[in-house]
Amino acid sequence: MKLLLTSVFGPYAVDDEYGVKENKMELFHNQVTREQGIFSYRFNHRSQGLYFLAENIDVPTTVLDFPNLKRFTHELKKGYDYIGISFIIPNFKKAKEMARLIRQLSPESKIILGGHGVSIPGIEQMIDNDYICKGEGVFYLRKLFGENQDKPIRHPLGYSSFNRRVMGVPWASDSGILITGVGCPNKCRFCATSHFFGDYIPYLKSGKEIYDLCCHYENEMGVTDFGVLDENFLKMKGRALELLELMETNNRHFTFAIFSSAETIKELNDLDILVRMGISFIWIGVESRQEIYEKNRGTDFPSLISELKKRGISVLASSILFLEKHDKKTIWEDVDFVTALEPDYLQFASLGPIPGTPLYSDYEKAGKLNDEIPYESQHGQGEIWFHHEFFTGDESRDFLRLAFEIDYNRNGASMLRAIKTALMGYIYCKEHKDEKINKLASSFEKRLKIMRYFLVAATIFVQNRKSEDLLKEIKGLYRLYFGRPGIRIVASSTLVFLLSLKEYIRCRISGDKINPKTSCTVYDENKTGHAPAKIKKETVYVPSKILPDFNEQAGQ
Ligand code: B12
Ligand code: SF4
Repeated sequence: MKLLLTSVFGPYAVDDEYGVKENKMELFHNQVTREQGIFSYRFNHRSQGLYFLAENIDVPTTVLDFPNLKRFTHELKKGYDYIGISFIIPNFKKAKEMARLIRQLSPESKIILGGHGVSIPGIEQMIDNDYICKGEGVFYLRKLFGENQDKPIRHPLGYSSFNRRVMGVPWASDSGILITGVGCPNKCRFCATSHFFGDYIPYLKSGKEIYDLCCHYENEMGVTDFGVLDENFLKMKGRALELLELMETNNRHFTFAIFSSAETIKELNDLDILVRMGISFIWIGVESRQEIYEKNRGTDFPSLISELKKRGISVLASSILFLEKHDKKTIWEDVDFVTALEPDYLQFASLGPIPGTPLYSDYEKAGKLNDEIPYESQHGQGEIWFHHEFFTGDESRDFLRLAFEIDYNRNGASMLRAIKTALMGYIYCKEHKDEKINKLASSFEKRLKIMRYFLVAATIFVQNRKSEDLLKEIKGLYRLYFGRPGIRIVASSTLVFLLSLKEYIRCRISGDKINPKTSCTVYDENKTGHAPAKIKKETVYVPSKILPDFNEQAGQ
């Protein structure tokens, strides 16, 4: 028996019969630093869910990630018994076309649909299929293939992102991915993921499991920094504290970028715990001051965010626009509130009624949904797909863009904000009396050395007054704590400037699109333990520190 798991086909981020240009395969450049020009962070994420599924079933599986249609149809000729398509709502048309091609070119194959796109009401009749996985996938596939559902979870080893570039400078993939669980018990009214998975489903149940996996990453790949895919990592407080205890007892230090809600951070009572735990980045849903969700009730955000930054923890705050309480005046009060928090990164997203959420059922009942907006445009970074009392679709697109611009002008380039936060963290640890925290200064120092190379290019490409002020402040701190720049720093800074210039010209001439290259990973039946599965044939994702993945980039 053979299974093919595939993501939807490219090219992405183009207006064609299957998609729209706003659906970029990039997180920061599309949803966070999108108005920050050359300062915007560029990187891709592979479709982590598919590799996770492949690793956790015994059936020999091929994962086809980011195919184009030609590559996909070529793969169909290999005669798979089952073909699983993973898609989200904005990729509905792509999934539909892929199912049509399967029926035409590989009629014997059974089609399995999975991913957030299956929450579309009536999907059963809209896309040709034999099975639909609504929610969690590992246990679903194990059941479908008659495998033991209670087998331990095998966590694949992989990089968190690839094709990484900052100001045009390639940045080798050096962070691993940890998928500690899916879903979140908080079930906020608008939240697609928490309702999709029903409840929180932990894959790594204890701090020990996470710790062992981190050690394994370090031993196998030299990776000590991790992106954690878990909607609300600190919600399992005991697990997080156990991880900390093991790190400190065994004197192994790892760093983590996490998503966590304000209430779980406050529950720790002491933000220094986060520093000791190696948390370097937290994504917090600040949402709105006008519609307060349970997770944010009573949170003093100005103090929380500044205390986190003081400790060197970069904060990404996200905020929702076009809530019911927003009119053309109150919306700016929320934009003002969240930009005044001065997070290092700020994501604005429009309120999006997604099937399966209470928000969607309320809007459906009230007849507020706008059926004229096609699925590919229901992505949260363009126009709203419901009728708002005070905003038209076009207005919502413009207000959203303006909110990002306001943040950029008011707070400066996120890259510079993050450098300042890292400097704060260095100083905080260096001056701390607790030895456990004091010794962490060295981990900031390493990062800061590399970040310093970007200051010359940043000074040349600087786009607003706030960024200029930040640069002045940052340069002063560098001089104070690390001395004047030496020859090596000057040489590296020149190189960074040249690469930035090249990127600037590239974006001007051929646009700033980055499409990930197709990759095909074949897993055989010998998948064991935490080790990466044995790979039989072709693969693009060979973990390598020497050959950064950006070389793999290809326009499709
Ligand atoms: C990483 C990520 C991305 C990456 C995607 C990388 C890639 N290769 O696809 C980037 C940053 C590029 C991205 C972009 C976008 N994203 Co996104 N993204 C995520 C994020 C944060 C994590 C996804 C993930 O890996 N989860 C972990 C894995 C384990 O979970 P999973 O993928 O859901 O898979 C599980 C199950 O769903 C199931 N499953 C999945 N596929 C299949 C297939 C089969 C056959 C089976 C049986 C099971 C199965 O099994 C898995 C294990 O349980 C989620 C939010 C979240 N926390 O889930 C949003 C999310 C998926 N993204 C979303 C959106 C809207 C977008 C954008 C449109 C946003 C925008 N405006 O830019 C774009 C679209 C880009 C594009 N062209 O497609 C929405 C989807 C909403 C919906 N209901 O459809 C989500 C849920 C965020 C949200 N809360 O709104 N995204
Ligand atoms: S806390 Fe965050 S992840 Fe959890 S339900 Fe609310 S929005 Fe979703």
